[in-house]
Amino acid sequence: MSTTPSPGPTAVPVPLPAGEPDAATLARTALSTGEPAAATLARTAEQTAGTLLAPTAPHRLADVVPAPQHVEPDPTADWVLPADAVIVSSADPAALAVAEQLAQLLRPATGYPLPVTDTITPEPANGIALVLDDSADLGAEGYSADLGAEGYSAGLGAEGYRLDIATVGVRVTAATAAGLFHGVQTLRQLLPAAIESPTPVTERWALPGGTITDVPRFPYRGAMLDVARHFFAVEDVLRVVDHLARYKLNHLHLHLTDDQGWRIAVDSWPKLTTVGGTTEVGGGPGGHYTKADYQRIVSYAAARHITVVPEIDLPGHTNSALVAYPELAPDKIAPPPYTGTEVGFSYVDPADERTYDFVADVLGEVAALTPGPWLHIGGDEAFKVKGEVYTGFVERVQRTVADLGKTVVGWHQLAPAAHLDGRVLQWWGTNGEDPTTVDAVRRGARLIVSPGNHAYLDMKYAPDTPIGHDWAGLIDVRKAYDWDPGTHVAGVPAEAVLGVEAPLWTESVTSLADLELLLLPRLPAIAELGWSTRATHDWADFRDRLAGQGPRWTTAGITFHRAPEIPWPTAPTIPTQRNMPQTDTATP
Ligand code: TNX
Repeated sequence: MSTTPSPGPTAVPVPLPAGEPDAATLARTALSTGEPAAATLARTAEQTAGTLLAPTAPHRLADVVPAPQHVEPDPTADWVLPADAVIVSSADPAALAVAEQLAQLLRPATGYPLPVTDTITPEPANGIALVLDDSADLGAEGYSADLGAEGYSAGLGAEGYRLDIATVGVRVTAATAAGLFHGVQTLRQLLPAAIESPTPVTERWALPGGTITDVPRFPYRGAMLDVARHFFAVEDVLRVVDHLARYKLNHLHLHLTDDQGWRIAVDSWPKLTTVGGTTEVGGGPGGHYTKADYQRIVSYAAARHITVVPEIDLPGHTNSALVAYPELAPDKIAPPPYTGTEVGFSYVDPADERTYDFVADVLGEVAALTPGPWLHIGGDEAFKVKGEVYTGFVERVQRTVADLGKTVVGWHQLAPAAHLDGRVLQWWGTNGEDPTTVDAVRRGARLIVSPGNHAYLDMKYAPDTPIGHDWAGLIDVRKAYDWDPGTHVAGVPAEAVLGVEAPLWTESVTSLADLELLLLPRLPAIAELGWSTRATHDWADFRDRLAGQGPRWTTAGITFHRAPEIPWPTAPTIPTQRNMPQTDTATP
């Protein structure tokens, strides 16, 4: 970043006018506030000549997952990233942080220096501008779901962006840093797959010309990782965060506690981790996150505009807590540690006040570590806590969450409990029918939809998938894609749907490679349901766009399932410059 005093937001490139800017307009406005300098004109001429001679960009502007809302290709406006490109950002620190992230994404494969600056003096070489523009936030909420299935949002809202690619450079415009970040993910996907290489490759870094205007459909787009059945190291979680960020997901739900292990340090109840954290499914060593570990995950996610949603599963799924603190058990006797995969047998004693001290202490410490608004209290499969005892327990815990200033989330089993302002239910049923949930929505609850038979990433793809479950059915990529979160639960209107989440339970998952095998390529399918306007929903089109992600994952060293229904490219897809060696990193 330049150390020159900030020239203020007006000195960065001014926003492009609506409509289709031609190259001349961009040349005038993209890189300078004054008259176009001779160098700019010369460069424009050179670029135009280059465009006429060189092969066009390998990707279509619409080759993006999740599908962008509005795409206007301009085949005459392809742009090639030059070795001396500069990344210019609005002076806002959050925008500059996105600019630095973009540079870090592009430097390894290109080998280019890609300096980041918030000034445009001396006049920068042609490059990429990230423009934070408050006036771009014209929409009410900026979510396409607000406008109905066919809606088109004029404003970019809290997360939308506009991407202009022209012969003189690239510009991402957004009202927020989150919008810029999502625009950068799109930009990344439009470059040749070799951009994912961790080491420099020779490539023509061409981008397809035109304009994308894009806003998400739903505000909540998430994935859940169960770190309780098997424990995963911080580094593994950060890598999962990276996968979420690629596909514009904005929430990571961490299932932190279960019968098999307690994974988050709680100072006031230390044995939760020193005793309850030492087990996992299958008898492995388990593990837990210190507060510093957890905060590292939270801030890594926040830097990628992802909010962590911590879950403390109550009153069931608590065997690990009972092993550590038998006073919480209904019979006050410590059960043996549990390393199997059954559910529904354990619970904290709802009749003992000590249990509510425990709940308040744990939730208080977790809330204090968590900047996001949500606290997930589980509530599923507490088969031995029935009727009014169950609803009474849930209502008390809901109030505890509210008193901590957080918004309560729970599995849809919470539905019969009294409504509390803002509460969110996570629906994980398998048949799209649930009158109790519909009634809770009528009383004011909002819904995150995670249908077990479409969104559960721990289900096998096919009978021969080496890991995973099948209790909710097999979920191939088409099954993961072919449903509509806005209409899925009968009787729940789209307005009550906050968004979508793909849970990954880990009874059978023991390594990062296992995680990735189940996540990819289904995570992008769920991400598209959460982000893309329903009007773009089209299996054949999605299948082809998804296929283009394969070479990216291969190049980046990411494991994925080569789902047979996806036409993964088998031949080199990336034209390289004449006289340049063909890179093999770009081919799957
Ligand atoms: C059901 S979904 C569970 C989890 C299991 C999962 C396995 C839900 C709220 N509870 O305890 O891990 O099935 O697919």
